[in-house]
This record gives sequence, structure tokens and C-alpha cells, in this order.
Amino acid sequence: MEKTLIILKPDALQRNMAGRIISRFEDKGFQILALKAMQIRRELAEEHYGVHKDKPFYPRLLSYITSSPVIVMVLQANNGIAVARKMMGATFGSNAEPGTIRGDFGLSNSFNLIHGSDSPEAAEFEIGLYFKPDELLGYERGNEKWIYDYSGDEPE
Ligand code: 3AN
Repeated sequence: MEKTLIILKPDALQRNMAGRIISRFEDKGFQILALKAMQIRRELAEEHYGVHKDKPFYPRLLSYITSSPVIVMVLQANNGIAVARKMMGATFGSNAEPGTIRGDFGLSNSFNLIHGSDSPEAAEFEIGLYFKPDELLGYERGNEKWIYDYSGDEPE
């Protein structure tokens, strides 16, 4: 099972799309381990996007992500990082495939609705930025045994 940090960015909330995006992950079978609404402070955004510090789009990225509240979530699924990124689609709505979140909901080449961790290392780092360890819930879902096949050693 893999955890991933998902952020519903300011445009997702301003355009009233948060519920529809969360529903897609619920429908797919992801488990919500943590969820909160917050406004990202500049210092936190700088930590999160530090790898892009020298990119030309960095100042705009920071002002976008801090411009209005976001919803931050920790979601869990088998192979969850790759599955979530596939559901998100290519980085910008203008070229993301229909059927993906960005492909169905956006057109911008800057505002792109959602962030998802791109590796297990990034997920661990990003979850630590936004949540304390005791904010991640551990609970068994009633339908878990129908989301995966648990007849073997690992959920399939
Ligand atoms: P993704 O979100 O698909 O993982 P990355 O990791 O390439 O995309 O970029 C991280 C974030 O930086 C993107 N979510 C996007 O908001 C921003 N970004 C990337 N490339 C550009 C660009 N050319 N212009 C504006 N913002 C960009």
C-alpha cells in the first residue's frame, strides 16, 4: 500500500470542483487517511516546491499555490502514487487526456487543479510537510475485502 499527498489547488476550490475530484478518488477505491482545508503560507510553498526554485515559472507557481485556500489529503491505495498521477493526467489541462482530472476539468497552462506526489520519497517528504504523524488515520474500511483480492499474501 502506498500513501500519496494530494493537493486540490486554489482553482479547484474557487471553481467548486473539490467534491467532484475527491469523488473520483473515492470511486476508484483510494482510502482517505487525512484531509484538511488550509491556506498555504509562502514559507511552506517554498519548502514544497524547492526543487523548482531556479525554474522560470517558480514565482508564478508560488503566488498561485498561496493565492487562495486548498484542500490537502493523504490518500492510500495499492500502487497509489502512479495510479493517482494517471488519474490526474498530464501537467496541464490543455494537453491532458480526456478522462483524466486535468483533461476533463481544465484548460490552463499554469493553473492545473491538483498536485500529486511523484515518487515514494516525494510522498514521504510532502506528507511530513503538511501533516503531523498522528493526523494520519488508521482504520479498516467495511468494503476493503471487495476492493482488493485478499486471498493471497498481498492485496491484489
Ligand atoms: P506535475 O504536477 O504534473 O508533477 P511537475 O512536477 O513537472 O508537474 O511540476 C510541478 C508543478 O510546477 C506543476 N504542478 C505546475 O503547477 C508547475 N509547473 C510545471 N511546469 C510549469 C510551467 N511550464 N509553467 C507554469 N507552471 C509549471
